[in-house]
Amino acid sequence: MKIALISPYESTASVGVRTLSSVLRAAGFETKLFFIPLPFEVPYDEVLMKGLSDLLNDCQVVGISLTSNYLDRAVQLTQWIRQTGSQRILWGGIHPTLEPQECLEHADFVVLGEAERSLPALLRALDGDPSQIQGIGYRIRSETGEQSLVINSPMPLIENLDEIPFQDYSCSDHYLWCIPTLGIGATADRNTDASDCVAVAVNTWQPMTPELIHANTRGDYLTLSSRGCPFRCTFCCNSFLGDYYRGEKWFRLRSIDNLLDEALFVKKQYPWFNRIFYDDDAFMARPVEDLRRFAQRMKEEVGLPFVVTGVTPTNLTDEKLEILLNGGLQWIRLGIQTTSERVNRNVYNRPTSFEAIKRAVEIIRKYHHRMDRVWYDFIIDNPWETQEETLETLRFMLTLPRPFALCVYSLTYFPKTRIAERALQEGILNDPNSQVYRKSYKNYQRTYINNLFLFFTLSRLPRWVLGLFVNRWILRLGLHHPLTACHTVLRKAKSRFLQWKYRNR
Ligand code: B12
Ligand code: SF4
Repeated sequence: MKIALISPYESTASVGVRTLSSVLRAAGFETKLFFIPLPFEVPYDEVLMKGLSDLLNDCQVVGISLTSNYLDRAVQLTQWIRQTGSQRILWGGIHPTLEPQECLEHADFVVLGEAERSLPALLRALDGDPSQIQGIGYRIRSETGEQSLVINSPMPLIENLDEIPFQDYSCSDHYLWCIPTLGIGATADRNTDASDCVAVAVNTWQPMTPELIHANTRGDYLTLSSRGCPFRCTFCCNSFLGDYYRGEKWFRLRSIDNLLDEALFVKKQYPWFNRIFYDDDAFMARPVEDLRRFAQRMKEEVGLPFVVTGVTPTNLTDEKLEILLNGGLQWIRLGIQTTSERVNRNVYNRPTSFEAIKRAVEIIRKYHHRMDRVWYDFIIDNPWETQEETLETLRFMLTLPRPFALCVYSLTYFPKTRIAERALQEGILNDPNSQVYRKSYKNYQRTYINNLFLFFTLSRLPRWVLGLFVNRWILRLGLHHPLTACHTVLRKAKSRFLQWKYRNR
């Protein structure tokens, strides 16, 4: 049986889809992978869809992976496949896990949670009785023709993560929808330059090649060294998943040997990757001794640099950072979200004091010269945060060691998260389509304070000048608008000057 797996994400990294492909191939199934690295807001055109249905001809089953933002795209693909083919359609990923009923309005089956065990079992029983397969949902029709939905109990979690095969980067029977901005997406931390460009016909389906992967990922091999998270922040899906897998150990670590085997495998088999990107929920939550062994062996046996994203202020220590830097760590991403202790504790359920944030930044300051740059996560548009609390966060940003990069997220009420439940109860969330599914996290409210987050990130002005924009006295004088106007005028003048300079070169 041949199963198509479609990854609609901007990043072709797609750990879930690639892992499932390895699992299915090892279990004797054939797989065909499709990557469509378009932003979720962009509807698929006819050329893409027609090309896809031609390529799907030899597949009996189509599996679509989706996060909540990709619901519209998954619906579009499903409707098209139903019109043009006869394949069974399965949906999996975080969104079907959170909202299986909603997804079953479109898909024949959904897989909830980790699919390494449920998916092969489901494929084997596709024409039989699925009632005993844990971790799936489906529709049944009664004798009177009435439809009802069945959601089976969760599949127990994989205790030993080392059992999971490495991701399928073979490129064999993998296809990519080539877009003009192929290099955009992925970890997007470096600017595209000519060396990243690949000569390829755009708006066509092309067999995947190492060059195309490189153009999209910039040579970053994305992986996770753990599954789950010890925390339950209210805006994060872990606040639901911890409950879904109640009674089980949700936060699990791969062994250091397994991480090293993967790094060595990647280095040998896929030499086009030049960095490993650990995009865990909580990489730094590992014990120090583990990190020491990991770093030592990364340096001695692998020699590839790496990046760690899942860092919370509470689990960053001087010792851990130094150990990892000695092993080849290039940069980290620290989740601050807000400097307000009240918001962190009472609204986000993050056990992070302001002292812990300050301490984490002090540690970073000490090692800043040894990192390419440090990324910080912040959340804006929080209706439970006061303006003064947001301003405090901005003032704190001015103290961050430069250069830094920011990921500023507009608070989004992803389904089933605790914060979404609260927003629903309080009438703040009333249209999930516009407020969640079709909302980009970059789509923040254009307020003076929000604009400052962006301005502070991009601006090279001295700190004391930036400080004026958030100075209590100036703000009290109601000078927001003159300051904004002043900034706009300066920006326009700069762009005119650059245009003039370019013309006279
Ligand atoms: C890597 C990552 C990214 C990467 C790449 C994303 C990618 N798709 O490859 C980047 C940096 C681009 C990214 C961006 C964003 N991300 Co992100 N990201 C992750 C992260 C950390 C890891 C994903 C992963 O690879 N997991 C490991 C694999 C093995 O798990 P998995 O993907 O869930 O797949 C398993 C199952 O779901 C299932 N499955 C998956 N696909 C399929 C398909 C079929 C057919 C079947 C049967 C089963 C199946 O089987 C897999 C194996 O068990 C997750 C958190 C997490 N730990 O999962 C967040 C997560 C997916 N991201 C999230 C969010 C919100 C975002 C952003 C909006 C930014 C933000 N606020 O964080 C953006 C925009 C993304 C978008 N518009 O969809 C949320 C999604 C919430 C939601 N309801 O949709 C998550 C869950 C974080 C969270 N804990 O809340 N992200
Ligand atoms: S620490 Fe990060 S991954 Fe863990 S629950 Fe909080 S936001 Fe989610």
